[in-house]
Order: sequence, then structure tokens, then C-alpha cells
Amino acid sequence: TLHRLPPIPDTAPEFVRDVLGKMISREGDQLPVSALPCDGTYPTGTTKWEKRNVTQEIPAWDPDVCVQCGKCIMVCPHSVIRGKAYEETLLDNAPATFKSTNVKDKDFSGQKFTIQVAPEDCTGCGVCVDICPAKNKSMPSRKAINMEAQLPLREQERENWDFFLGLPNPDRRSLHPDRIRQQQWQEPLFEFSGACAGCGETPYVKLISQLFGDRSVVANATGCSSIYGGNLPTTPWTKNADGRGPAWSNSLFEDNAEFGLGFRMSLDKHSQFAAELLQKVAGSVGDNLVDAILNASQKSEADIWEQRERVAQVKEKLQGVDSPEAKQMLTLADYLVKKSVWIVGGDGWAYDIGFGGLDHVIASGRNVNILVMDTEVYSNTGGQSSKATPRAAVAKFAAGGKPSGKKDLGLIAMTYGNVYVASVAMGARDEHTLKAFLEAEAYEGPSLIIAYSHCIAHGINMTTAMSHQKALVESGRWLLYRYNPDLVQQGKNPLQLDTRSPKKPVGESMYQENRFKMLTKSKPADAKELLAQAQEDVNTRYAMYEYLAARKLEMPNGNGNGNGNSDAMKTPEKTTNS
Ligand SMILES: Cc1ncc(C[n+]2csc(CCOP(=O)(O)OP(=O)(O)O)c2C)c(N)n1
Ligand code: SF4
Ligand code: SF4
Ligand code: SF4
Repeated sequence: TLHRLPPIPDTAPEFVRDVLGKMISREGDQLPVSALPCDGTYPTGTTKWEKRNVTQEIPAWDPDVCVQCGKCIMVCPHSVIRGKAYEETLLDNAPATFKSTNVKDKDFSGQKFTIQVAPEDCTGCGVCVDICPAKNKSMPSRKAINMEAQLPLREQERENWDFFLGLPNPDRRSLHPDRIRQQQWQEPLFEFSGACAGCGETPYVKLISQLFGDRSVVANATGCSSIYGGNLPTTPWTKNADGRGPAWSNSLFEDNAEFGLGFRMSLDKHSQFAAELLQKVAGSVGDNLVDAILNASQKSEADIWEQRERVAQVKEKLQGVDSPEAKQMLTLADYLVKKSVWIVGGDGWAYDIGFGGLDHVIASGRNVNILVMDTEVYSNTGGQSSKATPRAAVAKFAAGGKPSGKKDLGLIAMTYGNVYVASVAMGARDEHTLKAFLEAEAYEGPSLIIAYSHCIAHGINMTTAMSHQKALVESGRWLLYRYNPDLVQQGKNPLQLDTRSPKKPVGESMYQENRFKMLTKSKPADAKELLAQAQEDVNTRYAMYEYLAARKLEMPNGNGNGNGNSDAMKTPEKTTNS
């Protein structure tokens, strides 16, 4: 006999069990309004209780074949597959089937390593297996992770997952965030969202949550990311063991950039006021501590950790101090730790409906990070054409193939000269993506990352979609580059073109996607014409970027101010491939 699993385990917190559990069982309309939070906030970290068990197959790890590269963890759209390094003694009470091996990374030698899957949260998309580079030499069809039937593994892997979660996360200060294999041991603070299996957007959202999640504030445009990020009944944004996690909100489709700018301005005002108050309470806190806090660099994880320690000391010293300044300081002290503002959304928001606001925000010069997850259509509403849709693609409102080319949002942003701009595709080059996210966040000014995101709307095999991004980049359909205004001060060209000249004709990768292929059936003559134009688009664009990236600065001694206007640059005698 089959029996229905309870929607939420008994061990879940009361609110999750009694309120969210009712919604999951489709009894939400019986809930009184008083059961819901009355202040507009909502508990986070609740997807982990909603064991969906939607897949028949999950990945199983082979520790002997694994090279511990971390790529499977990075691409998993659902934060289901994770890795940790830990002390061997912690294995004493491990379940019998829990797998581990020696860490390969020399920085952690002597420790043990495990890749673990959350069996009941996996969607079975297979993206992790597809991207895994390690082949089993004795069985070439097998890799270091392989899809296996879920049901026979469910019980044991549930126990293993719980044990894995109980192992301590590696100290963030000990990790090199610029090396994927270590960076991917950072705990994701965005997990088990309801995005489509294999979604191309969510790995980027997860990356933000790993790198900066414990101090980030996220403004989310309406679109897929606001739905998988904040729909009822459960919330994928979560917090770490210290209770720190991203603060997240969605305002509207059309005002998201301004919404996020408001976060920045409010945070800056609060931290400025906190700094003023700190000086007023210096008598109770001590001049040395005040100086250390106000002059802290807060660039690395260690810096942030130290600042948190100092702020904790301030709070301790002010306990019981009976002055209005001390009391106010206690409510504002946390603003002295640097916050990371992220403004995220899709191309429909960034290129079209929210573009005016986005332009306003990057022109403001304020320190915000903008992530555009470019699926090249309005995905959430069923695949309408946007200005990011490439020529020749079939989409809603472009049934005969889009007749015009894709808008170059990155190039527009670069014209300001003081905006950090990156174009990335995780599946094509993951370390480039990681570098861009780190640089964007470190840049003291507006940053814009345009991230290629595959989507079910493309009519592709979602399992191989990350690998397909390589073909996209090799054909020049998507460029990888970084424009870093800070390089001007070093006398360097701010634009670094990180892709080589296109090696393959665009048709080769385009026709692996039904959004292009279908036009060859419905309108073959138009498809042929648009294909030729699409190839021309790519050739022209690459030549222009190559030219821009090869230009030499006129001020090689570092007199640049970050505003790379055209007068500061001169044409190279000859352009070269970068
Ligand atoms: C002003 C306004 N117009 C239309 C909508 C309906 N709408 C909600 S999400 C969405 C599509 C979002 O597309 P995109 O920004 O590309 O994000 P994606 O879903 O692809 O992640 C649309 C049209 C809306 N919410 N507000
Ligand atoms: S199959 Fe998909 S959801 Fe499951 S662990 Fe792999 S990438 Fe994640
Ligand atoms: S991608 Fe493969 S080799 Fe790399 S960590 Fe994952 S299982 Fe190991
Ligand atoms: S429609 Fe596309 S972008 Fe939206 S969740 Fe699905 S795969 Fe991701």
C-alpha cells in the first residue's frame, strides 16, 4: 500500500508546521488572517522543510574518482549537492553509509572531504553530472557522480544529509573565495527554490548568497527570481547558524533598481549616523575601539569578522549605560558592518520595463551591485520577446523570428566610465563568473553583471544546458568580458575581453535550440536570411569589442580618474586578439 507523506516533518518549527504546512496541503483558505505575520516580514529558510521528492533519480558520489573541483556544487540550481572539509574525528558517529575521503587541497591536508546530496530536495535535473569533469577510467561511461534510483537511496541518504548538515562549515576566513574548489564550501543561503529543474538563473543567485549572503540586502525585480525567491508557502532565502542571512524584498517590476538604490541610501545614512553616535559614546567605549571601527577596511572575510567582533564589544560595553546616545547606538551598531546591496532581476526588467530606473541608478555612482539574469525573454510570463532577445529567435511577439538585434546593455553602461560591467556565462567559464562577482562587489561604485541564463523557454535539453553555454561563447553569440574602471588608475584599459575570436559559425549552436530551429520549419527562407544577419551581428560586435579592448590609455602613468571618456583613449595602430 502507498501512503501519503506528511507535508512537513513533525520536527519543523510551529509556524512552518501549522501555517505553511496547511498551505502545502491546500488547506490555506482555512487559516485565519491572524495566523500570518502582521508586520510584512516573513520567516526565511523554510524550503528545507518542504521535502518535495520530485525525482526518480539522484546523483550518487564516487569519492575515488572525484577530483574535488567543486563544479557540481557551483552549477546545481537548487543548492542540493554540497561539499565540506572537516576534521577526521568528526566521523566517529557517522552513519554506516556516509562517504568521505582525504581532502586533496593542500591548504586543508589531513582533513576529510565529503560531497553530499539532499535526496528529497533534488530535482533530478542532472546538470551536476553533466558538468562533472572526472571520468571513471575503468568504466568510461561513469563519472565521479552518476544518477541512481532515488527510492532505494532515500532513507540512507536522508540520514547522511542530516549528518552532513551537522558537520561544521569551514571557517570562512580560511577559504580562498577566488578558488572554486574552496569557495564552493561556503554555505549557500539560498536553497531548494521552486525554480524549474535545471534553471540557468538560480546558480547565480546562489553564488551571491554564498559569497556575501550573511551581509547582503537584495532588491528583486518581479520575474522568475521573485517567484522562486519569495512565493508562498516556503522561502528559499535562508540564514546561517549565527542567524545571519540576506534581507530580501520584491517591490515592482518597473522600479526595482530605484528600490535597491533606496536600500543603499538608507544603509549609508544609518551607518553614517552610527559613526557619529559612536564618537559621542567614545567615553564608554574607548578611543581605540572607536578608531578601529571607523578606520576598518572591511575588504576580506577576516576584516568583516573582526569588525563584527568590535561591534559586539561596543554592544557589550554599552549595556547598562543610561544615556540616550548609548541606547540609540545599540539599535544602530550593526550598521557599522559593511552591507552588500544587490539589485537582481531578468532581462525584461533590466533591458525594457525597468531600464530607465536602472540607468538612473548606475548614473548615481552609488555602491550597488546589479545582477541581470539574461534569459533573453520574459521567462516568467511565458517567453515574450524583450530587447535582449537575439535576432532570429522565435518568441512571443516575435513569432516570425525577431527581426532586430539584441540591445547591448553592457556597452551602454560602459559609456559612463565609472560603472563596473561584466558579461558572464557560468557554464562557459565558471572561474570567470566567480572573478566577476568578486570584482563587482569589491568595486566602490555601481556594478552591473549581465549573466547568460539558459531557460526552458529556449527549447533545449536542460541537463546539458550549462555545457551548451560553451558552444554559445565559442560562436561569439555571448561575449565574456570585464570592464573595471579601477584599471584606469593603473594606466590600463578598463575593458578586458575574456573571449577569443569566435571559432564556430553561429548556426551550429543556434540550431541546437528550438527557439531558432523552429523558424527553419515554419519560415525557411526567413530563417536563412536572419541567420546570415545574426552571423553579421556577431562578427561586427566582436570586432568592435576587440578594438575597444586593445586601445591604449593616453595617461599610462596612472592619472586616470576612472571615467574612461573617449578623450582618455587613443586608437591602437593595430588591434590584436586578446
Ligand atoms: C509593469 C508590469 N508589467 C508586467 C508585469 C507582468 N510580469 C511579471 S514578471 C514578468 C516577466 C519578467 O521577465 P524578466 O524580467 O525577463 O525576468 P525572468 O522572468 O525572465 O526572470 C512580467 C511581464 C508586471 N508585473 N508589471
Ligand atoms: S541533479 Fe540537479 S538538483 Fe540534483 S544535485 Fe544535481 S544539479 Fe542539483
Ligand atoms: S564535479 Fe565531479 S569531480 Fe568535481 S567535485 Fe563534483 S563530483 Fe567531484
Ligand atoms: S522559466 Fe526559465 S528562468 Fe524561470 S525558473 Fe524556469 S528555467 Fe528558470
